[in-house]
Amino acid sequence: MPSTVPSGALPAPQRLRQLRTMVRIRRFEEALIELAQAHDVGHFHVYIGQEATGGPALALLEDGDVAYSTHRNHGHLLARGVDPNAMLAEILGRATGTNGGKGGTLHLAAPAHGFPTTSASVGGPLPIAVGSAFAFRELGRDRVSVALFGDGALEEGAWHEAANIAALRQLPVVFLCENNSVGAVTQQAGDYPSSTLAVGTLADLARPFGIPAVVIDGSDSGAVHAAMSEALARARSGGGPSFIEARTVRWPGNQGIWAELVTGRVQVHYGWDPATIPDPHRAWFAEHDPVVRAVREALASGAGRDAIAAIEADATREMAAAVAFALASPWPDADEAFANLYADPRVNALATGRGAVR
Ligand SMILES: Cc1ncc(C[n+]2csc(CCOP(=O)(O)OP(=O)(O)O)c2C)c(N)n1
Ligand SMILES: [Mg+2]
Repeated sequence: MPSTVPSGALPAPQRLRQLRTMVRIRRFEEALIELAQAHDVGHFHVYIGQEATGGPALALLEDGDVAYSTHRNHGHLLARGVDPNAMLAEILGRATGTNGGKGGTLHLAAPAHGFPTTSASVGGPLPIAVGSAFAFRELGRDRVSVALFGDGALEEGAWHEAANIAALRQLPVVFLCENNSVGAVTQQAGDYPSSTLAVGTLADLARPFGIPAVVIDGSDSGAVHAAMSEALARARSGGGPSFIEARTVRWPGNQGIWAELVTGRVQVHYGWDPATIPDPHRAWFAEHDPVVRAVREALASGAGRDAIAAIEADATREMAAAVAFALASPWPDADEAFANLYADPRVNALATGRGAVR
């Protein structure tokens, strides 16, 4: 059994910084779900319920470190300071988006913030993250590459290849597995942690490669902070890769294919006044919601209710402004469709004789 990391005691200013990131992520996605009720946004995935993993973990990265995200990337990018206006515009396909409207929610990338590329191909980013770590090693740079992925990615062959090379070469990469299958609809008590993986503990998959692995509660920002700090220190000191399995409980609005705001918006006062939590989702908010938990932990560290309420008000305002910005943004020019392509389909069409693309 891999070791577990206890929750660290963090001072109030740090707890408030973590909470601010987590509340901003939550408000962003709540606003997105509401927006999708009135506009045709298409399909997207939300990070609700996992904010205490990506927020505190990615806050520890430094300039020049890179991270590779997934179809569930919104929280990751916000945690590293990407502009929510440009993110929401990208999700709506607008010219002002992070990728000029071409990537959409599944491929939000922000190279200046350490996200060189994002892929919704489950498991696909794992070898790419290892490749970046290899480049850092070869170029003599003291940088770390982080592979962010869900439990499902461990079902892919790409994981085994990536883990092998990372271990063989002792590369500076952190494998951060976000196991959100705890409590999934398809899961019965005593079942596997993922719907189709035949292993009891996902972190055990790192053991044959000799990669140090820990299992943590992904809703515990202190534990995330401690585990990620250790993994980053190992990578930066030449100690090679690490594996973290962060377990979270699925948000009730994420049980189907389309996210639904069944719980309503979270309120920070649920943290000090649990009697105000609406009945149907009382258990989730009180026992599993990482934002409400972070509020309680911030209070326990000495932070005041006013400071916490101000974080919520700011985030609510900020994300309402992002919605307005995205909706007012123009669509990309038609000519842009052929810009920044690896292969120009017009040339390709001529070469293959399949007819011209107008
Ligand atoms: C290679 C590949 N196969 C299948 C899919 C379809 N797909 C999209 S999300 C998803 C589930 C992924 O599960 P997990 O990695 O645990 O991420 P989660 O959605 O639970 O955060 C699948 C199978 C895909 N995007 N890529
Ligand atoms: Mg999953």
